[in-house]
Amino acid sequence: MLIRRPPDIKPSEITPRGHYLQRRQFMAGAAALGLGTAMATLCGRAAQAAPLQATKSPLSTTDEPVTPLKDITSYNNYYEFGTDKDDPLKNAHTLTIKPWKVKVDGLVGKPADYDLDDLIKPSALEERIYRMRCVEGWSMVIPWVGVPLAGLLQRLEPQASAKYVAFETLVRPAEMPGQRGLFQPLPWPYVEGLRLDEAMHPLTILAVGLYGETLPNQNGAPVRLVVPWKYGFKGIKSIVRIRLTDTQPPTTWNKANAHEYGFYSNVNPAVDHPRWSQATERRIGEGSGLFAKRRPTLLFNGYAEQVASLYNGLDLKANF
Ligand SMILES: Nc1nc2c(c(=O)[nH]1)N[C@H]1C(S)=C(S)[C@@H](COP(=O)(O)O)O[C@H]1N2
Ligand SMILES: [Mo]
Repeated sequence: MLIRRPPDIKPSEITPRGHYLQRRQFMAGAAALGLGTAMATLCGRAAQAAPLQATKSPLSTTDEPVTPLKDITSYNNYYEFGTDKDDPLKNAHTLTIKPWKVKVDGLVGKPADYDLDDLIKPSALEERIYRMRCVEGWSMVIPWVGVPLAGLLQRLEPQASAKYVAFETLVRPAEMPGQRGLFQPLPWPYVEGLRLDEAMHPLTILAVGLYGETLPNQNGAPVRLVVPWKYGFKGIKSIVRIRLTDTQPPTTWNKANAHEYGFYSNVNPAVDHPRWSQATERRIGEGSGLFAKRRPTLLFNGYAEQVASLYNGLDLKANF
């Protein structure tokens, strides 16, 4: 993965959480007046952004300020749209996300090509504020809207032999500039995987929104994975296939560089990336350059109490 300097962020550009709530009311008012598209564009969101109703989850982190919307939507990794942090914002808005099918296959009782609307019920949506940590050394706190993956998998009826869940991103070169041309930074489709017990853990969600609205395309619309105790690259975007398997599925960054990226990818300050330390991180939105303060990275990104038991007896240095 590339490491780049963050864009300079002026304090005046940082949106505190209070403004986020005001903004939601403002957007809701604008939507009621039929001004949705124009206002969404002015506010820096894709034209199709729509408000979502979600109950607040007690599994949210509570003590840390939420990262400004502007940063969450303009500092992205989504190589299908380019490798610079602002490429997804520039390029992803043209992706067609309706209709959206997700193929479910492998070791399940109910394989099918599902419409996304049939897989994720609006009444089940929760807001989950999670700390997120990228392997590159930066972090954010993001108010996701989504559903626990466990409930969805249960409805698909995993067979007794299923041990892993494999995920796949869309391949559509006509709409994804990173998938055409001479330099293609990764093999496509982008793929990821979890052990079934990790996928069923209550913290694991499929997200369809953030900041109370549908996901911006650059964040993985219409549906992406969020696993807060793992490095960000496990959070595969724009999912078109979910497959249950009895063997460990391949993952994109492991295929690209097995020496640097393993299957587990648990956030772990004690296991350095071969080219840099993972002991500290920079919180996006808290200042950059000379003023960047670094905070210690926590084991399992601070979710050890909830997830450490999944890895009892596993050597976390060998299984990085
Ligand atoms: N399909 C796809 N999913 C992806 C990526 C990608 O390049 N393609 N990048 C990953 C990486 S490295 C990170 S850090 C997160 C970033 O998610 P965000 O942009 O919503 O913060 O998305 C992950 N999911
Ligand atoms: Mo990342």
